[in-house]
Amino acid sequence: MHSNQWLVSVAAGLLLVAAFGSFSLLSAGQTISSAGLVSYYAVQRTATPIVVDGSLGEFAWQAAEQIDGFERILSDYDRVLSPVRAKMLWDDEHFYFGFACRDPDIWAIYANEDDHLWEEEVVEVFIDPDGDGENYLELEVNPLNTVVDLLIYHVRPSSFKSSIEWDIAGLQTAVQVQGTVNDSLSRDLGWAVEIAIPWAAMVDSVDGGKKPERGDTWRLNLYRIDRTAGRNLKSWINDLRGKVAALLEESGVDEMDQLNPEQQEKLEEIRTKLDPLQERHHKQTEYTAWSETFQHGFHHPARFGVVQFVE
Ligand SMILES: [Ca+2]
Ligand SMILES: [Ca+2]
Ligand SMILES: [Ca+2]
Repeated sequence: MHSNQWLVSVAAGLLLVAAFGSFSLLSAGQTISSAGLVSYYAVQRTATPIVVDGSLGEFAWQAAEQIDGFERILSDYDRVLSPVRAKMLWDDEHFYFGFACRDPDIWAIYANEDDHLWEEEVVEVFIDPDGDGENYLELEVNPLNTVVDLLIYHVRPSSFKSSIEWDIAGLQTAVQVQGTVNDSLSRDLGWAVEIAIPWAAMVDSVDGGKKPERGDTWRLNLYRIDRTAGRNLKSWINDLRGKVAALLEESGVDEMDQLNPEQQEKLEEIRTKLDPLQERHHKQTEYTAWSETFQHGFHHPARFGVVQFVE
């Protein structure tokens, strides 16, 4: 290589390092982090405000790069049967997320804020602005536009500390369904979710949390859960869990092993029905992630993707 050419290529490399900070962009859609290759996305700025109505029809959404490749996590790495596409945008006020989920059977039971939506069908956003793996926020939205939001303080082998009482102040979400929620006899096309998170909501997850500057990189991940065993199975599970809770309440004890022999027998009877249903519910599930976390599951911030805020 001619020395001038070499200088040009070194200069280009330095520019790349300068542009991407501590992350070097290896190929479209991936970058290297301390935890190996993770997903990468350049978040484009929208010049016109986004209307959070569940329709991703705005020009800015259409122009934004599309994420197609969610990978299966936690379960067998079979082909993804219910794919999801996602996009992100930003402006002075908000961080925007758009999801489009293909889904032949859309269902949901939980309809109250901060219900445990992860037991059903959801899309999820986990954001760790400073990328230290602690104090990150978790948001989930289901097809009924129910939300659960949490602040995760830390995840360690011996302790998982989070607050579900914590809420994203000023959060806007909307869902549009192509099909019918909770009608397993009619085949659905899918559901789309539009989310706007105000920058001020990040204040608890990073010291001096604020709007990013152009060129900043943040760590985050996107997930989707699709459960093909459907709503009826989850209703039976909820009923049986209700029976376990009632049994504990009647007996006035806190722990299962404090039950008397007769109560233990009743519990065993419920368990014999409940356990196989729960197993089926889990087995017939697609857990998918934008940045693959493998078998570690959702709370593996070292594997979160890298987003960079661009014009
Ligand atoms: Ca919209
Ligand atoms: Ca579904
Ligand atoms: Ca909450």
